[in-house]
Amino acid sequence: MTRTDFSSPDGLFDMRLKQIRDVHRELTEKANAPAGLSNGIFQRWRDPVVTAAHVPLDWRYDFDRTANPWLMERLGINATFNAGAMYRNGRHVLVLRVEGMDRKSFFAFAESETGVDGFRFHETPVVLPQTDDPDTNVYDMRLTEHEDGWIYGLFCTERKDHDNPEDTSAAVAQCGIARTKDLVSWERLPDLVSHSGQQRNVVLHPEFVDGKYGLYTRPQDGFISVGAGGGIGWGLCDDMTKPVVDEEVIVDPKVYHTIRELKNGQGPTPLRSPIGWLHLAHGVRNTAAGLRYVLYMFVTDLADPWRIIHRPGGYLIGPEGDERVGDVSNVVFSNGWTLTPDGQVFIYYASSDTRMHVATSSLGQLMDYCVNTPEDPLTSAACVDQRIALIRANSAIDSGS
Ligand code: M1P
Repeated sequence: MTRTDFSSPDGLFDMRLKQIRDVHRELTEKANAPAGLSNGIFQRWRDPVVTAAHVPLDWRYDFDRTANPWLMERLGINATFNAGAMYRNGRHVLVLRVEGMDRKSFFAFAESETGVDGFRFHETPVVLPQTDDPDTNVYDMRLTEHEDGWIYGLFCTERKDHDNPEDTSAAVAQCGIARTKDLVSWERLPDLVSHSGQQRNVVLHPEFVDGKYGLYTRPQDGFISVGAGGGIGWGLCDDMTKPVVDEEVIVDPKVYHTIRELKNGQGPTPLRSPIGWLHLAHGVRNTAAGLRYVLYMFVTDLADPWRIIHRPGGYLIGPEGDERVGDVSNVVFSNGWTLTPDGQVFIYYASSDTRMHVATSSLGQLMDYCVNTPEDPLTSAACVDQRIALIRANSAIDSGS
């Protein structure tokens, strides 16, 4: 054998080809099922809906038997997570953050009829046009079908912090913006200009507010830390082709000893409901084992979508079981949900920056949850009072159990 002899044993290529195809088919055709008992608010589903292993084989393998006699994976995928979502033409559409083994993320669409299984990728990843200052990395797209007729994708664009050339981890996060009518060809718009040092988790409100575009923001001083201020902000912008937010007000601040003590961020585009705009967000606290990300909800006024009118206490979804472990453990994160015409809500969430899951609910259930779940009373003593009030109320009821 010479050093340049890359040949493989006879029959290996065909054997591997069959194995790889069989395993992929079995995975992508596997029917999902509800996992355990619902808590009455939502139903978790047993299997992740999209993982790295779901990514099409021809995105990863070179199927040329001469060039790749061992049938190696040439461009591996590390993770599929943090997907934006929309309901379109009777299908649940995800725009996934797909991360290659080289750590770079890109966007890819996958669609399903059921919303809980059978997600199929579009033929190729999204080709995102660049601005004059090319992105190093892009991730976490939120899709908003705006009443102006465009589908906007707002995402994080990350570049090296050139003010810190010695620090190879120093980066700057800003809000990148692109728009499309067909999910295929994208028009890149300038990055959002705001008076904050950095931005992540920026989301476009789907309706005009006082004739302007409304944006939920998340101003931050540093790349990881939000710094002294922090919280979910709100600002208005006249024109998405020259996107500037002059004034940002914090509408949902971080708060000591809550699930959003360290930082928080708007999740998907809010859903219009009879009681107000339903919001899903992530809250982050620090622990001895690192940051813990959970999902929580709040409701804002229909006319003044920055004004919070219902704030159920605690988290809606926290990492459970296998969800707790991955590239960034103890994280659940959502930037996409879908609402079907008959009022079903599919909450797409990623676990530990690794894979995508779904939890199903309905507009009615989520409205009830938001209106009737008590607020966080902020102290242990007040929490005990709250729980005793529930126990006493229950003791007066004959539940028939
Ligand atoms: O690793 C957890 C999440 O961290 C960031 O979110 P945030 O800016 O709110 O802390 C993002 O990088 C997100 O993609 C990631 O899931």
